[in-house]
Amino acid sequence: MPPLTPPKSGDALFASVDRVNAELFTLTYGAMVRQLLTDLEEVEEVNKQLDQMGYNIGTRLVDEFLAKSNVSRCVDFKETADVIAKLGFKMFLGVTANVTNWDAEGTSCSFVLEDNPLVDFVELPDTCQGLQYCNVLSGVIRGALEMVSMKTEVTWVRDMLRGDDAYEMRVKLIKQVPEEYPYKDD
Ligand code: MYR
Repeated sequence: MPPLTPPKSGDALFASVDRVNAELFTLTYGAMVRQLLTDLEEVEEVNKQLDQMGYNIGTRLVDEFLAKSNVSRCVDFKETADVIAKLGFKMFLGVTANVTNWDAEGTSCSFVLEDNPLVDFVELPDTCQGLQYCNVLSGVIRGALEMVSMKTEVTWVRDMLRGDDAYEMRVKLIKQVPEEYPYKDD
């Protein structure tokens, strides 16, 4: 019998396992949103809950991201935004985002997603028009950034589930807390 070689990332088997995992995640998320709609009844409450869940995930995800990506401290918010768009989204969602619409101060920008695996198989019924289905993602960004000392507000300004032409998440830096070191050099 030939030796059993474990599949490597990039092999066809790995690609199909990744696809099945992504689909399973998408379907599980959809089932969870549906359950929240049943339990909480108010769409606004569901929106808040999804954002909070994302925030909690983001506060933990950032460690995994930093460990796996080997990214070191970014010099400014612009660099951080690029790192999230190109590496963060790719690592956890399998797609990249475009960073656009910077304001003059360099403290607000948009992440535009043309492809969003979270919404595969999703169609919102008329009764759910106010639902911010992807709030988990904006919550993740807010939570992750808070762990690297950046307090932000993250909102959705375009959503294909509501008929827009892309997914656009606006990220506004509210406050950057300087790192404090536990001891002083003399
Ligand atoms: C720094 O310390 O300056 C680097 C900051 C990098 C923050 C990266 C946060 C990763 C967030 C993952 C986003 C996942 C989206 C689905």
